[in-house]
Amino acid sequence: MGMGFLRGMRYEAVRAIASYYNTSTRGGHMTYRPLEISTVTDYIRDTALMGSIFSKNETLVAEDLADGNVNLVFRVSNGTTPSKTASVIVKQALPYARAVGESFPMPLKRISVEHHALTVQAQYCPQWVPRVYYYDEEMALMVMEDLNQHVIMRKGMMQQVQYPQFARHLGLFLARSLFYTSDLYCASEVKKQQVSLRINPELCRVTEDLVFTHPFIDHPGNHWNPRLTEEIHEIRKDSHLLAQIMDLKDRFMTHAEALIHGDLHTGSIMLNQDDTAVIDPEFSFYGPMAFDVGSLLGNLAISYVAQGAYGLDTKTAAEYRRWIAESIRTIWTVFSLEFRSLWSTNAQSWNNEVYMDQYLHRLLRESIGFGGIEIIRRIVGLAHTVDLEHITDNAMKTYAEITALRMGRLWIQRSNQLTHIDELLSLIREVAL
Ligand code: SR1
Ligand code: MG
Repeated sequence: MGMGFLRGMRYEAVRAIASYYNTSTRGGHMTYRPLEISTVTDYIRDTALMGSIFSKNETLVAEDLADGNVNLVFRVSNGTTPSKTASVIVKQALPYARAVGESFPMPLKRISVEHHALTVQAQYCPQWVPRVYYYDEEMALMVMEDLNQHVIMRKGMMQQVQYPQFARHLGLFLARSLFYTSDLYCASEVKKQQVSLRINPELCRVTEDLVFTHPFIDHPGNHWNPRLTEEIHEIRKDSHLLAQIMDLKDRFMTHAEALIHGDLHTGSIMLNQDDTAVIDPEFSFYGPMAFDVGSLLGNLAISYVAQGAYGLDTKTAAEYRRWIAESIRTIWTVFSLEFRSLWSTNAQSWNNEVYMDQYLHRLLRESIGFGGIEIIRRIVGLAHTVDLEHITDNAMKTYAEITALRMGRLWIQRSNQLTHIDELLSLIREVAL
């Protein structure tokens, strides 16, 4: 994704960093090793999965599926389609971000962060997270359910596929995963202990830099379509806007509200017409609930804008945009109804309707602010999104990106005034004609 220019740090340096985090050595011997397509089947063969998922002596085959920014991903199965009857996904962390290279070190222990988050989410929302079959901390890997009947949502949206269950599922997933890990539900001491155990400083720092800081200053990791330069300079000159962004960054860094996913974009959702799975919570930590809601809404808005530049006929584009807008409304409506219901049933010591209303309004405002920042960073910062990047017509791409930048800026600016999700939908329609 245009991040190769950061490649080049010596591998020894990366190993030293991994070793510093104390996740790649045991008794002085290196046990961690990155798997390859030629070694992953042997790895699986040595696990108890032979005899549970797979039969003891069957032949295994591997495919390389990695296409995200960060990790190695393989599918291991007992044959190729149509003879395949069993398969798993092997997800392994590298000591750096895969799509950037060794110049972008990332700790191996992010797999343990992800494993923990999936375990907690499975407690409250088992139907919307992938099952973990096997976890190897030393190898920094998990073997997981193969969601081969699902697609990555961002890709499905680029084909204008509508997912009728998605918005309701995500509204419920957000409400339950966030409510049950917040102070509204948890015992005070337990929550504080969890906050301290689940700190994720290295990946939080990635978000602080890539989302909240670098896009708004000169930084070598940024890159953008040169035709956007004027618009970006306008954003960077707007002190009031920057102050709002800093306020939200402070919120991200200091508000340990609930165990959040931490990177809930449309590439972190796999789904089909009936089922939805939220994957990849390696950025998870106790942070502001609205960061998850806002990341999701911001990425839906990016797709909304991009639909106008795919060369679709007017009716198809308008119909798909209507579906995206309706999904945004449903996510928020289901989220807030479910959150209120959980609050009323489970939060006796917070029993106050006025405070509940205030709390939900604050979450809406913060979500829209975080969503606006997410939109801008995906155009200006290090990590872009394929929904905009794959637009081939230069003029259309520029138009879509300028529209998205304006959308992001307006979301941030208006976030403090909005009181109802319908006002956000009007804003989206006003900006993206
Ligand atoms: C090097 S990590 C870049 C981005 O990919 C992840 O999915 C996060 O969104 C992060 O900001
Ligand atoms: Mg990810």
